[in-house]
Amino acid sequence: MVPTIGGLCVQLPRVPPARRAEESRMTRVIPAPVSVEPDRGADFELTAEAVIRVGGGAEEVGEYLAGVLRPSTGYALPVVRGGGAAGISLELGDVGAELGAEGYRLDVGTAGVDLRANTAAGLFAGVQTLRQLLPAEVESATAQPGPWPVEGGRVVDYPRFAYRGAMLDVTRHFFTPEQVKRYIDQIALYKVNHLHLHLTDDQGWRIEIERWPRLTTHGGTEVGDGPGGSYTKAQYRDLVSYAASRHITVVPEIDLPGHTNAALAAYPELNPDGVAREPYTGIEVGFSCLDIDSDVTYRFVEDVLTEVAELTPGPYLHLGGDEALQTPDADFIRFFDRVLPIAQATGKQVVAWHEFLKVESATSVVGQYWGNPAAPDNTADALVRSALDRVDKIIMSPANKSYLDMKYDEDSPLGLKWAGYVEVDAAYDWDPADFVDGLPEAKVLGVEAPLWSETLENSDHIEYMAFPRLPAIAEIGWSPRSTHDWESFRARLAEQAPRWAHRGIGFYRSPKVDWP
Ligand code: TNX
Repeated sequence: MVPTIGGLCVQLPRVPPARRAEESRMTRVIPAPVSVEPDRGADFELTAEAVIRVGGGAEEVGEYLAGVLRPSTGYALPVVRGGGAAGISLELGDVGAELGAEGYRLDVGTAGVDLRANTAAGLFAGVQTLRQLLPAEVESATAQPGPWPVEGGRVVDYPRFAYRGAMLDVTRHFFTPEQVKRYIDQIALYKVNHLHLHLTDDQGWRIEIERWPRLTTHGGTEVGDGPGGSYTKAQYRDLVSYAASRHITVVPEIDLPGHTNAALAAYPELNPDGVAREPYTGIEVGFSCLDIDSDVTYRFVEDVLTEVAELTPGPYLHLGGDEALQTPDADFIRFFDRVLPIAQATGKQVVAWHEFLKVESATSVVGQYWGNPAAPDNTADALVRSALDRVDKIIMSPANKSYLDMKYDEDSPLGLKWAGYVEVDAAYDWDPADFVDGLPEAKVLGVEAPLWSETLENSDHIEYMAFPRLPAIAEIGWSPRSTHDWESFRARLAEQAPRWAHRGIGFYRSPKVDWP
């Protein structure tokens, strides 16, 4: 219809077929892709007749995608081999070595969506991008009216770092398998590919060990007077396979030799004086330690690490090593000189917090940096530098940036503040490759966002602390440095909010972001 003003006919400028690139959801994806070419002339619309076409090896991702899209669209979306109907096609191969093991190429044209990758992990990453190209209502668990346009163009994408992790502390407060799965689904949205489970600490032992059953029957308390709990081996295996179905590798942590009060309470023979400790339900750290001089300790460690390694298809076994404040350095080193060969005999690669790097016999290990450079007593940077020729790689979890349990500001009802307040702009404002002087990018395996649970009791608490900071850390781990831009990120974050709302994620409405 031609508009009229005061009875005169006005000719409006012709609307170009492709709207401005900035209007495309393709430029708003979190984490920011390597390359994006929006083409709004090529929007596709997902309709009731659409199918999900899968080539060999793509079936599982295809079923996952169907599971994402069916509840909100209400469409049947059958997953089919071959066939000509319009829809979304997932294919392995044909994308070039530069996309690596997790990259993908996503083409959206009027005839359909074509997603290709070298691996199923790459397809899975591409699916996370695809859901962000659809309207936010796609994240709803109930049928929505639609329509379901997928914005047109091409995305070519692959991660900057191999390791993008989230850590969940299931010890200070116990989280059920259902709660952990909920978090797995949330971190998968942002292409996080490792879930580090902090399974043992002073307050609770969370994983069944057949040769030491009292760990879970007597060591399953938690902070405060909550019931605590633990995972049977069957439950744990199920968690690991659920994570694997989201292309997430579980990294189990058995924290040694400190943070062990739950074990010391369950077994008197692990204590130097042979007397069981009282269960602990407070939030102090650094008071417990295994008996460094007793052979029983090493038998215990061997049994535990062997059983945990058997439950672990992934490559890593995390030995903790943090805050052993009761253990003199010489004892700490003597302990790990004995434990390291035991751990390495399981065939897993050892990961440990940065304190562990003082053990000079440790080679080919992965260190996890949790330093806070703002602290006057920060020794982490020097420790990392001193161990660089021995360690394989470093995972970066700076406390003043990536700790999701730090309060956002002085009004935060949850969280701790020993590393300062961490607003979402601070969580976003750092680079793993220049954070520790002398630690080159080639030595950085990736990033991890730990979520310690001293103050967190349920999924609402987890989500309030993780959103919006988890997507910030995920982008730092995935996206090229060249895309890093706070103004862009804060605008893109705002657009995630309706998606979180549809998923029932109650996030922190940071004043740094103009939420809708
Ligand atoms: C330090 S970070 C710890 C944890 C606490 C956390 C609280 C690290 C390796 N150890 O035991 O839960 O601070 O923020």
